[in-house]
Amino acid sequence: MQPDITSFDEYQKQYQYSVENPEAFWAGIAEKFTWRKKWDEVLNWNFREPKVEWFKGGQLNITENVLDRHLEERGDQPAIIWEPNDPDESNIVLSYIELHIKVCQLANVLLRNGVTKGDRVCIYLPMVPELAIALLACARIGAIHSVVFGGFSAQALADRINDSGCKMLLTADASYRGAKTSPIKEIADEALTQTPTIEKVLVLRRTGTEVSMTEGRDLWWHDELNEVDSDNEAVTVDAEHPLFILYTSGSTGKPKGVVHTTGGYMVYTDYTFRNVFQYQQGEIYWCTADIGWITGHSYIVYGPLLAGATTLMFEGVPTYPDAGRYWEVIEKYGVNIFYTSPTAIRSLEAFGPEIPEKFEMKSLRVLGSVGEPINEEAWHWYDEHVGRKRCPIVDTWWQTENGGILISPLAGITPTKPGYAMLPLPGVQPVLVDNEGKIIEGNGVEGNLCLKFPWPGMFRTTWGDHERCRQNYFATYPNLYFTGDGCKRDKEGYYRIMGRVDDVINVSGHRFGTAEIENAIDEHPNVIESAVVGYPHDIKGQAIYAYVICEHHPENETQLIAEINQSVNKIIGPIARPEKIQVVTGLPKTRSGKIMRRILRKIAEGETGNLGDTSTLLDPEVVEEIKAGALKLK
Ligand code: 6R9
Repeated sequence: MQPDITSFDEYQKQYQYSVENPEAFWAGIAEKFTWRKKWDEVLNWNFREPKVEWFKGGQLNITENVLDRHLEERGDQPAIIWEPNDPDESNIVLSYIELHIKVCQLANVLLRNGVTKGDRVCIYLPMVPELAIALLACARIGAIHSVVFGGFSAQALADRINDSGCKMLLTADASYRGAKTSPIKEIADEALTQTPTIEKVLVLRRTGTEVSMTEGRDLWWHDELNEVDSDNEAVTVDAEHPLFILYTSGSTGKPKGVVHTTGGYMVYTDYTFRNVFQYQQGEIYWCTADIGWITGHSYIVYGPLLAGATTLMFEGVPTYPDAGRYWEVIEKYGVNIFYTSPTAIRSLEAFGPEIPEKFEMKSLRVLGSVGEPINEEAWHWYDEHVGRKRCPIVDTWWQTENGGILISPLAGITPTKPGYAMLPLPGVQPVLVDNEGKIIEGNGVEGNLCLKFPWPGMFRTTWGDHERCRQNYFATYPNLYFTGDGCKRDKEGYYRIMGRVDDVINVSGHRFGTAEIENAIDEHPNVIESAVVGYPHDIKGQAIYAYVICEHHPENETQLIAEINQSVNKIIGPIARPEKIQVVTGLPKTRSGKIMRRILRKIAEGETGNLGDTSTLLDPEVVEEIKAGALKLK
């Protein structure tokens, strides 16, 4: 399946058309899919409630579009190529025919265990083919999948299972990541002590690690597969039937379950995949994300498979067994399109250009970046040492809530500029607003990035709490979806994302709310209050700096810091651990009791000279003490 847009001129025409006739534009694209019943209405929306419905009245099954639809034309073509953590272990290649069989079998296992349409299924698995199969098996029977990233703790897993009341959990004995093995069944078991809604647990054998199996609840994946056949008729769902829930952090304490529905998400991920990457039939496409994040959902599983592409899935990490692993995999399979994160690029850059230069990587045609702003230096390094200046870089900006890419160049079509996501895709209407919510017109301007019109892939609500969805995203600026990002539109009208303007910290492309981390830190018995800010980090983009007030001065500060880290590990997971923790006796607060994070951010950045106006502070003295303490930490 080819891209729709093949020239810049065509992009401009399509863009114009999509803004003037959004319904006709998206209906034209949606027609190319297999629908069991066509929609009655293309779009029904308002951003007040908010309410967004696409292709209402339409009925379909997304896996029929991912799998069945391709069988005749490309049944023998590889759908998924899986590269294991250990390069000496054999890889797995699944053709569309084989993937179809595996999805049908697992769908039958789910049905056999009492999962039906609308039930929630939690998936806590490493990056193995069964993970992709699990998503699709849920979708096949209309169950709603909720994938939890394997790096989250037992507590975080339990919270997510309970928030959406999952009935079944799919997990594995343990997982391999680089030189480490992580006992994920053990973590799951700990979570399962507090998840009353889980009836069955399906356990995949990956490492052979011994695990405890609870009679009547835990089932081995391979045993269950022996009990089913591979015939499975996909169930029919409405276009607006929820496809999945994915938890993400916002400015408030608790992660939110972002809900995506079926029809619009299908149309949007397929369209954006084909056009942004300019995917050509037969090419090998590799996205290095984990399926535990939205990038993996949309651009390892759904987008590429809807488009009939060959998608590569990698179990390991970029530096195992050495820092040449990515380049080796690119050569091994002749990867044509490579999509990764700025953090991965920066971490590999640290090993020097000699490493990628040992590999020719002649197959590469397009490079992509996602998850965080890419600094110019990393952009140039990627361009020179990986793409050898032959490959356009698509810097794709979007969010979990968006479902798919919103602002990005189209590879080889849109001009590119380091650090710029460039232009909105057809159907996407970004606006910049000032702090009062007034739309800033013209070019050469900067503001808060909002979207003023819906696109098919956008989320519909947050699970179980629509009011929270309204409050978080649609209440800051009336009738606009607020992204939480700051953005510049340069003189030529190109967009550059400047990073978050809210209380969200983006560490290595992973989102954390300051309140979420503070809650975890405050669990320590000696901590009374804490404040967390992000500060620039050479590799991670941003890192976490925590200021903590103790009830009584710790005798051993090193031990206290280790315990606070433990607490964060336990409640969220090691990925959210602060890089720096400073014990303070007070925090800079306004007279109304609000923490002045602006000041804390400056101190964390090492910019103690110019703290701006501190006159509204309740206790200006405390700033001097924090400054002195921060210097000692360096
Ligand atoms: C897809 C994904 C979303 C936040 C987003 C923004 C940042 C993502 C970016 C980018 C600059 C890019 N972000 N892509 N910033 N340039 N190309 O990452 O979703 O995990 O929800 O994060 O990530 O700040 O608001 P998610």
